[in-house]
Amino acid sequence: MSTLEELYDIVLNGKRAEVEGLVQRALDEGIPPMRIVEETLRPAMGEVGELFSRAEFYLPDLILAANAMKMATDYLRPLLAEEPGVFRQEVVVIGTAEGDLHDIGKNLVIALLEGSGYRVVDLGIDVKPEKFVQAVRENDPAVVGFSALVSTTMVNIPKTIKALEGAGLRQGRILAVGGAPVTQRNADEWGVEVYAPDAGTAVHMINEVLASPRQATGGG
Ligand code: B1M
Repeated sequence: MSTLEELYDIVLNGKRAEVEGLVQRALDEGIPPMRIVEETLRPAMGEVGELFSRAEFYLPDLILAANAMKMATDYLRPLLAEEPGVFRQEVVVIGTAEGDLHDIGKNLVIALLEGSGYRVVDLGIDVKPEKFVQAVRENDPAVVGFSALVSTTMVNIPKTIKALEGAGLRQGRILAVGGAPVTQRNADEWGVEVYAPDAGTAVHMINEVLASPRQATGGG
């Protein structure tokens, strides 16, 4: 069994004690941190989700696997953020939609944004529209990012966008969304400039949109 296959099994089965050793072994073998995330850790969590949906895993299994996953990504985060990105003026305000407690994917997006030189204001999980409005008012970000993992609460993203519009804080900013249930179609419906299926693409697209001549964005 390869190191990545072992790591997959360990995360799937929530065996925290072995996580850091295996992640370090994968790094020692020269496997890039982002490959460890996208080719091993994320698919392992995908299988956890499927097992949970089929009632072959229960909530405690989900929590154990999530803790193992978090341990692995926390270990990798400094490496992901380490790329000496060009220093940027731009601020990104980001949070998980109201009602949603998932943050592992969002934290990976943040690590890569920081690695690219952005200053990130992380609003955390279960972020109410008013909290986004306040943070945008205080930090004047170029980009506002939303993460959503639960289909029933992702409706709080357009609700938040409306709140930003209502406060006159939407125009001139790039909005970005992602998370397992979110699609390009959602992004189009919500009038969001950047939809990305993974953290690497998110940062790449944000870089590109900011580098292109400013387009008129949004409503109010
Ligand atoms: Co939950 N959960 N969970 N869970 N959980 C899902 C999302 C689910 C799909 C599992 C399933 O049933 N198949 C399902 C949602 C079903 C649905 O809505 N259709 C679900 C459920 C039902 C629940 C609970 C309701 C369970 C319960 O209590 N009965 C509950 C909900 C709580 C709530 O939010 N209100 C719950 C709780 C939990 C835990 C707390 C145990 C834990 C989260 C721990 C944490 O985040 N701190 C958890 C976990 C771990 C999962 C799964 C298994 C894995 C999520 C994950 O971390 N993936 C998940 C199944 C799945 O996703 N397939 C599931 C790895 C991570 C790296 O990927 O988050 O997709 P991801 O992020 C990616 C991209 O999406 C993208 O980049 C990241 C890196 O490449 N991305 C962005 C993310 N945000 C972005 C933002 C961007 C751009 C890209 O721009 C700004």
